Amino acid sequence: MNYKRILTVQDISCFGQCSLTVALPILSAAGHETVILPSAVLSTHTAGFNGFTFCDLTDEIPKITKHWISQNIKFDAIYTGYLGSTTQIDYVKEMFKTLGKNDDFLKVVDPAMADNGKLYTGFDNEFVKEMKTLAFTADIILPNITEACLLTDTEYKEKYDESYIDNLINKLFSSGAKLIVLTGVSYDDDTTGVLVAEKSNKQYYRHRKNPKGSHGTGDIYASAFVGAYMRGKTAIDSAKIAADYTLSCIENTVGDDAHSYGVKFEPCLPKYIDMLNK
Ligand code: PXL
Repeated sequence: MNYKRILTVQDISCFGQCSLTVALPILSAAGHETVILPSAVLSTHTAGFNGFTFCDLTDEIPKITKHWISQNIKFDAIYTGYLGSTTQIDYVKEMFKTLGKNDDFLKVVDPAMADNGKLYTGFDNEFVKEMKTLAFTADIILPNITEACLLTDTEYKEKYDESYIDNLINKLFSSGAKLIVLTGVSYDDDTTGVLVAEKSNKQYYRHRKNPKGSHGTGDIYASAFVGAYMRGKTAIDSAKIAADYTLSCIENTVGDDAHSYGVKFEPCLPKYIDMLNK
């Protein structure tokens, strides 16, 4: 089997089923050695909780990476999610230069900073500006539509058609994107999907849509995609597996109103592993 060493850089939201608390189990379930670098520690994620704590770990990052370099610890892939400051973005750019095992190591950026037309609490335009300088150096980016709009200075629209999405994709390409996995592309009320775009090739995978948005599913999706891609699946197959897995996590949570902060992704891990083994 393809046993890869993946570094994922994102926060630990102690409670809330997002970022590292989903990336680590999902990448491990995919069979990869998963190394974590926490960008911050929060008591909960920032969506829907009041008074959360936030311990910024920016200053730890260069110390940790310096030690890794001294020990010759390198990675087959680096996958970033929620980053806690603009300085952290600069540190990740440095990691992309110094921590790859080979020249062809994979750089994946989920520009986790916004959804539903709005930046997450704590982010501003300065962060967006800095994120552009990271996202366009990556081999793969996984923005949702809001994030793609922010990365390309495009007006966000809740309802759109294919030409709006084509324009977004073209703008991402002309800014330097190589492989784009655009999530949450929905042309009607009942379905949503993911668009996988490489320069010469665009494929759309459409699936059922759950009317209520769920928190943390972008992180689950990105982690499941990276896990599959690093197993040697193609981009479109990885996108489909990640979509089917994320949808099953959402459907596994529907009806439990007390569980609105995240989705019950753990019981669906066997299904994810089955899809990877096919
Ligand atoms: O799921 C993205 C995310 C990750 N980490 C933190 C967040 C969010 C979204 O709100 O608040 C801390």
